[in-house]
Amino acid sequence: MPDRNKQPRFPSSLARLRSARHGLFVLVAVVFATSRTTTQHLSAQRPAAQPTATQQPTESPDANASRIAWWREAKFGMFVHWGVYSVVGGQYKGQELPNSAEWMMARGKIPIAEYEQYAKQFNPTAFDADKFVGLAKRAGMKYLVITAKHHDGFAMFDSKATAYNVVDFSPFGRDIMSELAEACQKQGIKFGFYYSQAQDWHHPGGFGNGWDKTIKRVSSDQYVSEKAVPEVRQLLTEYGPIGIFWWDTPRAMSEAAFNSLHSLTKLQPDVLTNDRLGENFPGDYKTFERNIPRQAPHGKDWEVCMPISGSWGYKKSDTDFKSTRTLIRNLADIASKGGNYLLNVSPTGTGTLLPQAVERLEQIGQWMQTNGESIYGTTASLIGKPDWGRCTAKATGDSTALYLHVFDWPQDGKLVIRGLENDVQSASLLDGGQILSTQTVDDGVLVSVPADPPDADDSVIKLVVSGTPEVRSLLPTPGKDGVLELFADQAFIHNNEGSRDAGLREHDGIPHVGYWLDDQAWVEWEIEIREPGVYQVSAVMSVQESQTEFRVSVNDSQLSASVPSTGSYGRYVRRDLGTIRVSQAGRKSVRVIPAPGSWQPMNLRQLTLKREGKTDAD
Ligand code: FHN
Repeated sequence: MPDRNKQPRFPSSLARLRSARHGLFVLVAVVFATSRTTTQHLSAQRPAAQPTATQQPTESPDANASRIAWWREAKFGMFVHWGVYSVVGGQYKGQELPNSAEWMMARGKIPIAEYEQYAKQFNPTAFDADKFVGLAKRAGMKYLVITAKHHDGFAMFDSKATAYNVVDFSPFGRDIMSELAEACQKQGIKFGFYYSQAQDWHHPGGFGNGWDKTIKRVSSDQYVSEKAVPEVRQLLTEYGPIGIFWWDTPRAMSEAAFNSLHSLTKLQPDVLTNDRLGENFPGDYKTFERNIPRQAPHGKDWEVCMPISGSWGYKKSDTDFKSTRTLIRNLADIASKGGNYLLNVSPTGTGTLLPQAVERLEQIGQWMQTNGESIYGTTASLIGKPDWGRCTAKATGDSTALYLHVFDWPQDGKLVIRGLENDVQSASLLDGGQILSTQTVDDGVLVSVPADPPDADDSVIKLVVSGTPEVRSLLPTPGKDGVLELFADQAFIHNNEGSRDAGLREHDGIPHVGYWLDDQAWVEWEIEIREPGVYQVSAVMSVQESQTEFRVSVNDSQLSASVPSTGSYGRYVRRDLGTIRVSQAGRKSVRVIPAPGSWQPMNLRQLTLKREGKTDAD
């Protein structure tokens, strides 16, 4: 019998809790306490003691909605990683250090006294806050979040808590945060601070610096009370209205430290925070880093932060700039799932961006000028991930504008929105306004499009439909690329009635089939296969015990999978499971069935089928 206490379990009501800033931890505690009285075995599954927010009145959903309204409208922001490391662009003693440049002090195990010498050279004389913010604005970005202090501990503002700051310690002698705050206000861009609240490699109580043995360590509480708290207070009181306070790397903080930082956000009642102040801290929205989630978290606001190239901070050797096409499509992809895109740029030691970054931002701006309507203020649409691209939506009175972001322009002039059942009021190209004809077809709605796309990266069609979009649920089927992703919340879970427990749970707002203790429980999706062939099967899953065994079948064909532990139930990994031949087209049943005797509980987020022989270019 598997040990029930080892499987994390989250009451489904938790998923519905919005990220009310004040008092959410109180709510969480109540939810868990309630579930504990009815199901005693859950006691060990409560999250380990976490810093809790000070007990303040719970913010009403309306208040939260009005605070976050501008951010939901904005969709697109600039993230800036800038600091002492930019002076040498991630090179130490002429040598390339691995990873992102802002980590150079740690990667090179650079002693504090030596790293301070780079701070002494920090003199970005070409920096012009108005020009910098102007570029963000031209790119269509509505807010800007910059590293006020990163892990290296150097304050990019005139810190009153330490002389280790840009005004007192560097030849530059100007308060960069104050210049940017002013420029943002002037140009109507919301301004936000990134602040590394726990990790600080310069202060002897900060988390992270284990290499400089000359430091006489003090407690992390001392670091928080004499540096982080006064700096955060200063940032929230001396720089005008702050839209976002962006915490990072919550490590090794006491509850008192957490509370003292958390309570400071009251200084600006309208400020939004991300979810990285403490572990399990929800903030106003969730941050994903570098990668776009395949599926949006349920009932939560969220963003993806991502560097425009490889490194967050300026790195000389980093030429890995994402193409404008990728960046525009990322923006559309994220918006189509309801998220925001926080795109990072990396000023150099002189205070300007590399031409590659400037060029991309200008090009995105041009696209936004024509197509911004399909991004700003939009929400996720029910039309998930059609073959041709993505879809964002905007409700307007008794109709809804669906913005069809067409990445793959149909060669035959026919674009089909599968499953769409609403009456169409109008269809037009955002670029140029050409009116397009539409017709209802068996599969959904067909839009007739001209031979050439107006935009090679993302051409947007505005389709106005009556009422709220209704999308008939068609059986999921592999896309043009041969890939079919099956998610936990689309699965039917069998044999979980009564005392049996397998069900839909969430980690990080992403659903999985979890608490799958019973080897008699199994899951199923109904799908349609149009192209027979051999399909590679993989799963995004987590297993805590040494290994688990199960079968995956598509009707009569099946494979046996044996998957080793991923480390913990919270650690999700994509595992290749093998291949399955599907010899005939048609409706199929895909099943995941435990192997009795060799089964260990696993959490299953996603099963993917990919037809062999298909390439991404197909
Ligand atoms: O360690 C940092 C990293 O340098 C960078 O600031 C990113 C941005 O999201 N955050 C941390 C890692 O999660």
